[in-house]
Amino acid sequence: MHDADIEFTEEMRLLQNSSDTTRRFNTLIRPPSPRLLGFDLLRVNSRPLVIFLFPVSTFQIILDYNVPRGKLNRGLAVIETCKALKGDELSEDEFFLASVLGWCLEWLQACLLVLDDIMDNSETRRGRICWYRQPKVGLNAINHGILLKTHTHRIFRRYFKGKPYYLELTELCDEVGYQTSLGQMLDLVITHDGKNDLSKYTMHVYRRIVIYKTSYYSFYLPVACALLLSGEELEKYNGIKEILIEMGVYFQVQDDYLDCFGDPEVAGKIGTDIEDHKCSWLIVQALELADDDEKQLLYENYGKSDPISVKKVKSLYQELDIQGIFSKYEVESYEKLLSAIEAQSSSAMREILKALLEKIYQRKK
Ligand code: DMA
Ligand code: MG
Ligand code: MG
Ligand code: MG
Repeated sequence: MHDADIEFTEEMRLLQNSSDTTRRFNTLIRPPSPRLLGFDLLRVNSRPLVIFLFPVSTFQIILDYNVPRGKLNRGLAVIETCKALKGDELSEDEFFLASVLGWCLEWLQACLLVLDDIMDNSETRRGRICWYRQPKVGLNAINHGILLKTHTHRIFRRYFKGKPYYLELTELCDEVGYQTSLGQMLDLVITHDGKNDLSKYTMHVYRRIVIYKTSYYSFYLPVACALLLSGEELEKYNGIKEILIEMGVYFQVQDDYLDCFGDPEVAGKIGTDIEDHKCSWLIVQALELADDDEKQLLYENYGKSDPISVKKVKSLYQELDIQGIFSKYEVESYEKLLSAIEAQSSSAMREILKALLEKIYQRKK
């Protein structure tokens, strides 16, 4: 079952998580191996040893730096959803396949974060300097991001080819990958527009960005993957998609809040949304509440990287009690989501949606 070319990375073992599923997810299977890449290069090119040793060791470093130390929300959601659908513990084989799929989503996440940090000019990620800021990496990180993503296709072929759900699973992942990239593009295009005219930052625009850049891949994708893996038809579960999308919006609102008011030590990243002139939930709220003078202050200081301008924006957020508005939003979103979940007919889906919601409610990282 556990192929010789699938290894654990040491960092995966070291992840400190207490839940049994997390422990098993971390240790039963580690990201399917870069050695695969080496063997394939060897086979395809029939070139000498040195050809495949180089990418192997480099790829291992890329993996070790970028895949671990996250919350594993997406990977674990695949396993938890499979479990809930089965209504019982998974067999060793089922757990293994769910882990392979779960790790693929973690690799996809690693790809998205590596590229996102370049686009956002970020400094830290998961408590470390961003990968592209490593002196020997720089914009090579773009290709590393692509490698992380394209390798998941290889893993899919290796473990799922021939399964009845193979085609639908690959199409689903391709489509969601596409939606996420569209969302990232929208994020940047709107940022560009907003620099000329802050009033473009409305709640309607905000929702469009975050549904595409965050909701589909963070919430819909893991559950939909698990449904396919469990032999279910996605059409039967149309009702849950909307809930997962809304959960994703709530998750991104939290992310935006933590960008400004979170503890970088806990979140593992230093916020850049004000400096980057992002269409963040906080600026949308502030624009709705600000009077003309306050709007003027935002026009003059939003999107500037000097600390005094950033401080002025943060102080205005505080004066407008954006923190209080966020706290209310959290409770209201939680209650709305919960009642939508309770209305679901499938008890497995109620269970998994509730577990996903509880995991993110009032999160600090
Ligand atoms: C995250 O948006 C979206 C993707 C697809 C990674 P973001 O830039 O706010 O995320 P973060 O705060 O983690 O950089
Ligand atoms: Mg970012
Ligand atoms: Mg971003
Ligand atoms: Mg953010």
